[in-house]
Amino acid sequence: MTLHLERHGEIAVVTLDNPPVNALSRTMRAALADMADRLDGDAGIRAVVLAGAGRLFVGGADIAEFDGPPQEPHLPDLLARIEAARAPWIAAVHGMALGGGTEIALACRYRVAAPGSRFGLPEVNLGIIPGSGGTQRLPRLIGVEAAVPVVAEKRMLDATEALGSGLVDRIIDGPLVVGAVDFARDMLNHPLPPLARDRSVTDPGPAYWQAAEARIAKASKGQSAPPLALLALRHGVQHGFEAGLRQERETFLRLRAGDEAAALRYLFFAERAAPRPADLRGTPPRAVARVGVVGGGTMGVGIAAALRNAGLPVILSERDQPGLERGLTALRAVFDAAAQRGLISDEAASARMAGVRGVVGLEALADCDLVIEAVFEDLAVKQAVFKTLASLCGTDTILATNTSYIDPRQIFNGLRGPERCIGLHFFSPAQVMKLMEIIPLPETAPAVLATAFDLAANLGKVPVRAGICDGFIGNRILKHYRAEAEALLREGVPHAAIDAAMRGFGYAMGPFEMQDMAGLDIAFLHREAARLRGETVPETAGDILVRAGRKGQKTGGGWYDYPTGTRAPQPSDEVARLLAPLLGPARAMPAEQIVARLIAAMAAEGQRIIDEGIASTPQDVDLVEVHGYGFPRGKGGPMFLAARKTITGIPTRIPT
Ligand code: T1G
Repeated sequence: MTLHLERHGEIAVVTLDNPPVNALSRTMRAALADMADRLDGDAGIRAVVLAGAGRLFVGGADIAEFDGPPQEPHLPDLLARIEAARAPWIAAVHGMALGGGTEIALACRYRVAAPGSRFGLPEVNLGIIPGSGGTQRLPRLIGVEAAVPVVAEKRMLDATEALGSGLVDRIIDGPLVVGAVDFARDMLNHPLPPLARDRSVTDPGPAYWQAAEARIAKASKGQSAPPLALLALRHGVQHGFEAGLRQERETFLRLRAGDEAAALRYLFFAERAAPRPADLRGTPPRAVARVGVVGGGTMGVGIAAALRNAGLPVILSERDQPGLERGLTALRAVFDAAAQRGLISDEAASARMAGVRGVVGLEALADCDLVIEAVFEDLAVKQAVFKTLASLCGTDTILATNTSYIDPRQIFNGLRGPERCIGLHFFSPAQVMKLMEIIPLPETAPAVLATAFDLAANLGKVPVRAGICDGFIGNRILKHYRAEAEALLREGVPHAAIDAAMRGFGYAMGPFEMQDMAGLDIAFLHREAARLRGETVPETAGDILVRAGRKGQKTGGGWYDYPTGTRAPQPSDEVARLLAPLLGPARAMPAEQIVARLIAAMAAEGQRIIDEGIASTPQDVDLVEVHGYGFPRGKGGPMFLAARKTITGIPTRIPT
């Protein structure tokens, strides 16, 4: 970590050099404060250019510091110091200026930027709001209506937009620092513009604030920071810069110390560690240019879409022409839907489809670098597919199964080149869900495992390595989550109360509503298969419902009734009648107790999974739950909550 100083005549160039993102750590802040004093005392200096070394200007405050108390020099004080400097400071931005990076640029007298650079205040992703003047200086530079989307809605501004809005004074084509020094020299011949803090700001009026509040409340989906960022910005518009700065700082410090921000910081670092397991760091992944997908059903189509979205050409194989046509039609529908939602252009949708070659049979996959199987979840069917593939493909073709619960050792049993076999468990819809469970066999080569992690990163997925057991990590925990929900049911707690409690906790839907959406028959068939194998599997409420034809939304009723055409769950008298003999008398249970019971069950199974070596860390278990099973991000995950003991009722020591 260093701060470089160069003199270009009467212009000083100060370069932040704190890899990997020039985070404004305590030492960087102290060095900048000292530099400001030093340059103020140097009469030969008439302007200061502030630049960043490496690939970007500044990635923000040092998030790692947030788990401890704020340390001096505090960033707001440093920014006020820069504003008050005798010689004006000019921010020279390249790559990205995020959070404190944008805020330090706002505190400068001028801002110049390289083409392609981007500005943002993404603090709300971390459960906080900008804490160093971003909510106050930005609207005074670019106006309230341009600033609110940046401050409270994660909107980024590219260099052109920043220039147009008044955030940037000049775009520098060519060497940035040279151009910034030239700009500084020009600037010295003109009167200085007022500092952002000294500029007036127009209140857009009550209708604007009302619409912004409604929009942001809806988009924030229960996360507390976005509405508070808007409030801080508005307070400063209506009560002045200093009052706004006080509200911003108070809100920032309160959120920073809270559980939600701690959870989001925890996930921020866990998500960045996930693609780079320590034991694979020295193992180069193989190049993957040609990918085959076997199976044009829901999973195969989703996987093919995910590959195309990442720019990889795909050969989609089905066993017959009708199946292939269905698959290609479904895949085209995925891209067309993305275009209709404005996520991609029509041209991009066509280009993605053009990168798919549909074939009948497996012969065309012979030269693939990787083949991902996504056929019917049946061992014999999968074994037959891989037996053929092993006869067609060389042993350097990686063979991957998308199985969600079958033991991959059985699927690949007896194949030549077991070292190139692996499980890649995608989650439906595979082009949307970020989680990828990576399940190596004992024989899987490290390079093949490294390739799987590299593929996940290229697909924008969150990879988690899972050991082999029934359900790997996520489905195994889901089984215990559901079992605990059923236990509560048997204790007389109505399933509607359990669902309501989990929705109140932050899930999009509770465990019973989720079963209705996914279908009760899947778990029922697993239980029946286990019973056929001679295992003792007690009768469950789900069995009773499925046997009565109540498989969920797809049959118009499961745990709830779904009147024709609606997907809104309605209480069902038939369910009450069917389950009365099984369930005890109804009893009330406080929602927080319901939540604690279910989270404790997940955390207990998560701890067993870690103890057995199926998952490597608590972070991995939480990434699975957040990115594969809808665990609310702002809560961090079951292991996070168990460690922090923020939910009453979770045993202090999770039983192993
Ligand atoms: N603080 C500490 N470490 C950071 C960091 C940060 N702000 N940003 C990135 N890292 C680490 C990251 O953990 C990883 O570490 C490495 O850098 C590369 O990250 C005062 C309060 C900048 C777009 O929210 O969005 O300013 O795993 O893999 O894909 O009001 O990092 O290598 O050990 O993501 O090239 C606001 C967060 C902070 C931006 C680069 N800023 N960072 O992406 O690399 S709060 C942010 C990012 C704040 C002010 C408030 C991205 C990136 P390791 P990476 P990348």
